[in-house]
Amino acid sequence: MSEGSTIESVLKEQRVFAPPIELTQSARIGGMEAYQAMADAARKDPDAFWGDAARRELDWFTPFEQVLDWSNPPFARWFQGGTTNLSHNCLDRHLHGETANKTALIWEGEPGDVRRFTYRELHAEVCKAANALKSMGIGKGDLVALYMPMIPEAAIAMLACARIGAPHSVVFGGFSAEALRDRLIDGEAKAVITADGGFRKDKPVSLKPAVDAALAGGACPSVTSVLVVQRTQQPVEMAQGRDQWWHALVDGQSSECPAEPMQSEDRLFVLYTSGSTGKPKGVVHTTAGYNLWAHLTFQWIFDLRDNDVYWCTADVGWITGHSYIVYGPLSNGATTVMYEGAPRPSKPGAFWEVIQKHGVTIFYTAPTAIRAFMKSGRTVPDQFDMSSLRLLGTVGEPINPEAWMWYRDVIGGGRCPIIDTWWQTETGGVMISPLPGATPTKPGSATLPLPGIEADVVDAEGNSVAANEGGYLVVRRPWPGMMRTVHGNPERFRQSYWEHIRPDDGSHIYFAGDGARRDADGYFWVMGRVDDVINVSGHRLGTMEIESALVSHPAVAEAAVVGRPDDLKGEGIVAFVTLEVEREASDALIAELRAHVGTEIGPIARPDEIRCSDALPKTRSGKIMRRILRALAAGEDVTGDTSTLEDRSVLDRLRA
Ligand code: 6R9
Repeated sequence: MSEGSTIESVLKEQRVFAPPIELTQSARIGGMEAYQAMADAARKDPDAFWGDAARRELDWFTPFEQVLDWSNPPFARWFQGGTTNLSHNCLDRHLHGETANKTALIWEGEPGDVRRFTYRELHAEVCKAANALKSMGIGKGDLVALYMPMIPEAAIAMLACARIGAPHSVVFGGFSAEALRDRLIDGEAKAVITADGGFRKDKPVSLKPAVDAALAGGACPSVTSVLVVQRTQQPVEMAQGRDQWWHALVDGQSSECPAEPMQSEDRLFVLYTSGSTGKPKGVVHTTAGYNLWAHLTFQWIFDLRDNDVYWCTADVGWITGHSYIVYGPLSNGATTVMYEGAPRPSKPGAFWEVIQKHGVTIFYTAPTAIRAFMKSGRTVPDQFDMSSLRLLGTVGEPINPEAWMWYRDVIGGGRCPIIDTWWQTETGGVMISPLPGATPTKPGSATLPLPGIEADVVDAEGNSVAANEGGYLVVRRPWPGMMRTVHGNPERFRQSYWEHIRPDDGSHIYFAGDGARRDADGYFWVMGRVDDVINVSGHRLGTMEIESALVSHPAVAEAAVVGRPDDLKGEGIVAFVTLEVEREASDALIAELRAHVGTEIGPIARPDEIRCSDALPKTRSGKIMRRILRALAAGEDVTGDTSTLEDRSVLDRLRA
């Protein structure tokens, strides 16, 4: 599948699947009229729509006075005057009725160990962890970094932080010590919660040594304590006065800890994500708006029922794990499954086994996983009973119609609606997605914006483009789950998201970095990033970050990184590098450079291919012409204007 053929097959796509009639009749939002009515109500009086939702769906310690303050765009303030707590909304409010003894979390470890927590039990564990954090001197406003495997303590720690008003910053466990250090410094983290290690592909993989390396030499002076969960029993070094074991500190704490009343706009968490320039941005989400958005979207897009068993395969290190493993499901009183493992040679059917074993009814995964399964055929999934499934979701990158159909037929037995959800770290929750009981689906389209979301496809001036024309995917109005700022850099927030598209009327339009088109039915077809961000297996990586990692190696003079279409991963990484004089390209050096990027950022950022040359194609003003590199990387002809190239012979040498 090349990019060209995906776009072609998407353009030719004509199939439409109506929601199952039984679902339309029983759904929370049944039929397109119901969807339209909600969307119309939200458009007519957004304050009433969001205000009613916030009062109805969340518990408040103090009611809010104002729904939205948009007097200083793009800095939104939602539900001002109110106080609430996300941990309370996810736990305490479910303890009064039957939900108290309902299973909140089913966790399965890679070796097959299972732990279950009812809402009451999870509440107790979270309170203990919250008290432990307090005993470490962590209080309201102190940032706590989490660098953890996929174990229940990750969710417990997140909820414990939210409970005491300490914003968390979860750093994906696959990131390197260097990447962790950058995030600890930028966020001025006061504590780190980690584990000895986690299991990956049937082997223990260590985490604590990376924390030690990140903190070495006083590199992060703000960090005063480290809490370590014992998971793999790997030997670890514990720094006296700094490091403590989770079991030693948490287990003995009281299982009562009142949830701290938080202002609606108090910082809830920071999550770093790659942008098109420079270092990753700390995306800031705040208490009430994020809570409402994770809650509402989860309820809407999965048409939640009381007896659902819901499973999202993401890692808690990404926004999908935040909103749709932990906060969205628990805020709704749902049963959420968390799995430490992944399909691997010893267990290619790992996912299907989890579905069968726990009776999963709603399954949410990424196109890259679906494409990998599709490649190895239906023999493995056909060995499992997956009749419990009723809805299938996808997120992270555009899904090609072939993979969509395979997911529907082979995994969903042809009966489960496919919920393709478009959103971003910045949006907090899903923005464009079918509603299972309402929206007819088309393979490859995320369909329509959720009620209250004014999404559009526009040109550079913010004018809507005609049906089927390509343009920028934007959102025209604020929504509760929107990011509030870039941590420590409000100007970067403005520049990154609000200044690319400047309508004449001076209104503020959020630009997401994606290109899209809308068909005659108003359906959105997301085409992927239009900036210098590559999406590798659903993980966002900035080309600049990988370039900086490469040039930090003594052999590299200059580097340019581009994406190229990849059958499985969506995009692969190709790096063009020029070497310092007296350095010779060799297989050994290329292997060393790949490893170097792994150390600087993490294994996911390692280039698939590194090409050494004596120069890069540049304009007269010295800008690298990435368009040319992208074509070369994809093995395509370099078309279009090359007259701005400073030195045309570079192109011939690169081709050769
Ligand atoms: C949730 C998440 C965001 C970027 C986004 C876009 C791509 C996500 C998609 C999709 C097409 C979908 N993306 N979902 N593209 N269809 N259903 O993935 O957040 O890691 O911040 O990535 O992912 O390019 O801009 P994040």
